[in-house]
Amino acid sequence: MKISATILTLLPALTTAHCIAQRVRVNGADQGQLVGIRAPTSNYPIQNVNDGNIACNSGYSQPVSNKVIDVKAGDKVGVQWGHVIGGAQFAGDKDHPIAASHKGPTIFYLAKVDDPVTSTGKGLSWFKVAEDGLDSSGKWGVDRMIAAGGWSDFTLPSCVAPGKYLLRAEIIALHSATQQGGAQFYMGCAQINVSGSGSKTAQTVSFPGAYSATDPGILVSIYDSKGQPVGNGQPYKIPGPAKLTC
Ligand SMILES: [Cu+2]
Repeated sequence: MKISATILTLLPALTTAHCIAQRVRVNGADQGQLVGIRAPTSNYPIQNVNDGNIACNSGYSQPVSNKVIDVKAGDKVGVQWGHVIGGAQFAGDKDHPIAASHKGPTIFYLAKVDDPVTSTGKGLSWFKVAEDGLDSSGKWGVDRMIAAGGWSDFTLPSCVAPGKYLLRAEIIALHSATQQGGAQFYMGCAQINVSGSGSKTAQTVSFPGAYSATDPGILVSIYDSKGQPVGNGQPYKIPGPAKLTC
């Protein structure tokens, strides 16, 4: 079927809600736009949990930064999300850092690599280091990210073993997740070098492989009986393995 020209001109309006991970900060120190993090030029989500690019996304803005960011175990690490590369698409962009409709969790994983700059993220063993889902007031990790100007921060567990890692930052937007394939996965990978004296590791998963399309945190209605996106009276179960605890 051919899509009419009229519909095509409407499509940009539909795409305006998406987002891209594009900056890293360590203990509040912003490392700079696209420094030490590879960002796709497209802000479209992945919606197939078995997509071969669900580890670290694809279609990167070139050249990919060759910076590896030094982080100490125990540091506060953050990734900033924005509507497009550069942040807002235009002044007063209401869909920056992401449309408020896009409720869901914010999650971080780590995977050991030989070279964070050249690793594609494929075939790695990932463990979860942080997650922020739905709280008792009906606010989501994404709400807190929006309130923080697009920044999502977490404390890198003090027991993480030193070494080179990819840090996978993820948002799962659940506004259309009542339908299988409706959840929207946004992700970006930062290139980090962890120092410290930890040695702990946690259950690892692969991407793709970590998620199933019918996981209770992926195929889910987030709406209450009044249609408000505050959860449906059940605790929200963040997908993936248990996070690392020290
Ligand atoms: Cu979107």
